[in-house]
Amino acid sequence: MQKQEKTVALIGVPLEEGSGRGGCAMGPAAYRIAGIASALGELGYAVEDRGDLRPQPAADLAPMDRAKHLPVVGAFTRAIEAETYAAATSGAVPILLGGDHSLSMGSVSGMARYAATLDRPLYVLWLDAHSDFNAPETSPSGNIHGMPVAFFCGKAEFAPILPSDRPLVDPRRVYQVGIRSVDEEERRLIRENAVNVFDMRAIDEEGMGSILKRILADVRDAGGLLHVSLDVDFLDPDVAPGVGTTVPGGATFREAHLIMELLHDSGLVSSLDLVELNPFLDDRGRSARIMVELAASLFGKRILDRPTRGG
Ligand code: HAR
Ligand code: MN
Ligand code: MN
Ligand code: MN
Repeated sequence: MQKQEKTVALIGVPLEEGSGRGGCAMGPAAYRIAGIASALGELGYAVEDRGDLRPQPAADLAPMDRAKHLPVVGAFTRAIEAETYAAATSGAVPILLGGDHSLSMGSVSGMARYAATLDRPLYVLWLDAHSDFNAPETSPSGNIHGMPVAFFCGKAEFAPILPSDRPLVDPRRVYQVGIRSVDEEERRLIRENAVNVFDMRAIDEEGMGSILKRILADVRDAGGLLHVSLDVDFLDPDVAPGVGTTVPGGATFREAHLIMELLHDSGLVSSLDLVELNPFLDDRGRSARIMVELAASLFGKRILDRPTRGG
């Protein structure tokens, strides 16, 4: 099977400046302590830990009031973009160990560049309580972790962070699941840009399994690559308390596992972000362990073998 040959590349991103509070920079260490490398190694992958990125703040990016810590976040975006692209090009599946969600500005941009070299479209599955589609002008907080989706779709501009000819993601290829906190202006932006949003009501009415199968069918039909971005606050705070922006009414442990198992079976996932873990707020490592367990499910851990079915 393919499993034995496949490499996963762990990329640590100790970034918290996008989140407006301290703690997320400890995320990569927490994932390593929770055993992410051995969990994936036991599934038969070659695990390449590329260590933590630690770029200097970018001197050419002027600070902005409405986008806090832009020189830090922008420097990380550049380093993450390059490292994600390099890992994917080497044949590995990049796994970003966050770090706050602003890191997806780099990881998704890197995967968009990689997908363009293959002449395949990049799709993004955004598992989050939040849409993260603010621009500096619409953000109520100025925290860049509320802006990454708008950034990689080319709808939030800062001073030039990446080259102007970088591949963007078509917002119609972004699928957001678990959404339950959207700002007023942001609501208009996601509608105008035709982002596919499955909020908690959609999940309750249609079921997580059927929603995921529809999304995966779209990606498969288009011959796409699928980048998965998993924010800890996608999960219900009772399941995963180790995050700065808890929102009640989130995904259950079982819904999250189902998604990961369906993603694995699809064979479509090219790359993964694990973001927003704040070990300072966690309950004895519980959230870190759950995120590792979900990653293991995405990479093939299962309870029982199932007969393979087409489609
Ligand atoms: N929408 C709010 C803002 O832009 C809160 C964003 C919080 N984002 C995250 N990531 N925690 O999903 O400020
Ligand atoms: Mn987020
Ligand atoms: Mn969130
Ligand atoms: Mn599992």
